[in-house]
Amino acid sequence: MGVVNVTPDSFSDGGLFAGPAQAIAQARRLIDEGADILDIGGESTRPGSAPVPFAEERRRVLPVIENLSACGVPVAVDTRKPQLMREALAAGASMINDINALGAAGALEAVAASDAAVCLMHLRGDPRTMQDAPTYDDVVREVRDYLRGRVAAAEAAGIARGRIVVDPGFGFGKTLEHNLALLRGLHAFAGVGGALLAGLSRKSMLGRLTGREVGERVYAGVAAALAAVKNGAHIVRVHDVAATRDALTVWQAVMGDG
Ligand code: HH2
Repeated sequence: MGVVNVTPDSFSDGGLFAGPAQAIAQARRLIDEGADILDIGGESTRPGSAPVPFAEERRRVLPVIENLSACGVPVAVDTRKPQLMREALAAGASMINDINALGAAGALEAVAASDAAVCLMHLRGDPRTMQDAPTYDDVVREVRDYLRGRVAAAEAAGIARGRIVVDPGFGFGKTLEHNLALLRGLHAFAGVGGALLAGLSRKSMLGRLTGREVGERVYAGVAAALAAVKNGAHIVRVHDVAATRDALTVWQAVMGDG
């Protein structure tokens, strides 16, 4: 899954693709580099970020999604807002990626009314405060229980399990130790949803481990993506598609699906 943030302030690529033309060009570049899915976002949810009003988020992402609707790969919209979910699906998106796991009023219904896929992610707290000393007794168990609950809610709303992807939410209300425990324990999430997604690309945990700034975390991100795939991830959400694709090609040639 290749990430395009149509935002001025994303931690990873903020401002680079803030206009529709740049975002569309970047999305097409990621397809050329081997992305199987695109993730288009119009709201940064980096630690400390403030919510973006609906009209502004809509203005950022809808023209990009419309343009990409016939691009040949599925397009996901990264949003927490039910109204934008509906409009993005009508504009051609075929997946909803929600860091809030369809927790907003009307979000379950918005997805249930479509045949789109959905990614349910775990987030402790909200982006503004989530990194204020998060604590868990057993992070793998607690995150898994939360995701099981959200999958049950989605199924009860009429969203079949085969449409549901789950994601432990690396960096969302987690310390470095929590993130490493989740990555080591990723196998525990097998079968919670229809598929498992991991998003580690360029994140601060990689900076903590390597001492590298955000623009210099490609190698670290590739290692993290391989670790995630080895431990059961079916989808890796990345900014550096070419590097990740090459690494996965070699990895899978050697390891097969195991
Ligand atoms: N991470 C980010 C945003 N959305 N969605 C899922 N499912 N999983 C993730 O790990 C995830 C996500 C944060 O990364 P990015 O989009 O690059 O940054 P920002 O939130 O600053 O736009």
